[in-house]
Amino acid sequence: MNKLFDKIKNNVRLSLEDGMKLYDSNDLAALGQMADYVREKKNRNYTYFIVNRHVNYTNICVNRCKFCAFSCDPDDKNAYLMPIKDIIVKAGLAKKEGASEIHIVGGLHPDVPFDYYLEMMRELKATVPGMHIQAFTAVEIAHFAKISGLSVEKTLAGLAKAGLDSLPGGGAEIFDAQVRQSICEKKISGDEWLRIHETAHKMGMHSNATMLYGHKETPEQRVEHLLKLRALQDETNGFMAFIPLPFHPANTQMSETARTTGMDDLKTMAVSRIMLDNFPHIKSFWIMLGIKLAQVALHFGADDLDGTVEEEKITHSAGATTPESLTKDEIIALIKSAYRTPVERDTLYNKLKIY
Ligand code: V47
Ligand code: SF4
Repeated sequence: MNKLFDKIKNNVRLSLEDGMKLYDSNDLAALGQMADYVREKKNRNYTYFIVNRHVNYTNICVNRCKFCAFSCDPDDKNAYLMPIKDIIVKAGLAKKEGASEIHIVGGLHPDVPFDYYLEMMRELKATVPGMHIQAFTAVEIAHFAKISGLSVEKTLAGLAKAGLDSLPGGGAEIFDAQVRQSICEKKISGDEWLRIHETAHKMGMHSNATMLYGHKETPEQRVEHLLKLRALQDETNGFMAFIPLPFHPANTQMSETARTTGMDDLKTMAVSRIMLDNFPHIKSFWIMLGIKLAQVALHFGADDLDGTVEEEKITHSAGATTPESLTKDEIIALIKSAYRTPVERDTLYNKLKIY
């Protein structure tokens, strides 16, 4: 571990083997120290958060990934598709509450035309003009390209013209083809996911990246996932943040899977911070990690607690016991009691207010 820390201090990049050594180590305190060193160098004492609102516009999805408790078929009694006017109402409320971002993701609906999504963007921009729209994972973008018959580039360009500002990091899951096939066989491949983000970055659009862990993947496949993201970031520099997402098995087709442990969650946070040396930010998504562990993760490489969220369906369908929202004051208190300086940011990490 000392040798690896020397490498980090001397700005020598860690390899796949190095990443696996980090995962193999049970010296959690040493891992935390290394990740905290990287975090401190990049982000000083700042811990970021955003006032935002999540909107999951439909739970109907043709993919039906095995790990997803949120999605359903069109004839399911819980199936819904939000009319655009309801999304506008939610965005208006969010604005009143001081939100700077609306985060919109949903399932792959079999019948809704591309125009619905364009209209959603246009209406949002017209009614809440200052609000940053972070919407549609690469998986949704690929679906829109398919239903519209447009290239990925033209699909993104159409959405950007209508008002889309940036892409969230969902849908990455695990890039390894075999694991991907076994947990989400209908989903676009890892390479396609990367290509869509590459296209967005080259058009000047920023995005985030995620990794779903704690299902069937090995530590090696996790590190490989991180290295693929690192390689793309070298090329485009378009990623803002990485968010490790611990798998929540309840109500999924993989409900027999054991939940991730606190040790694994903190290790994964630290290894992510250390390996992704070209990512400016690592998010500790409190909705999925739980509030207390998300706070501790601020000492394992994370510099961002994400946001107020307001309404979250994906993790809560899969048994999350966290609340669906935190107030700004609660987030500030969490950050301060972790001995960090809370910074309210916008989506692009411009500092709006330092507390
Ligand atoms: O793509 C689905 C994951 C993602 C489960 O970009 C699950 O800032 C755990 O990507 N257990 C959507 N995870 C959420 C997401 C996200 C969240 C917060 C911030 C950002 C960002 C992105 O949730 C999906 C999938 O990978 N997911 N089901 C589950 N049972
Ligand atoms: Fe659909 Fe996304 Fe759920 Fe997969 S994870 S079933 S693509 S909503």
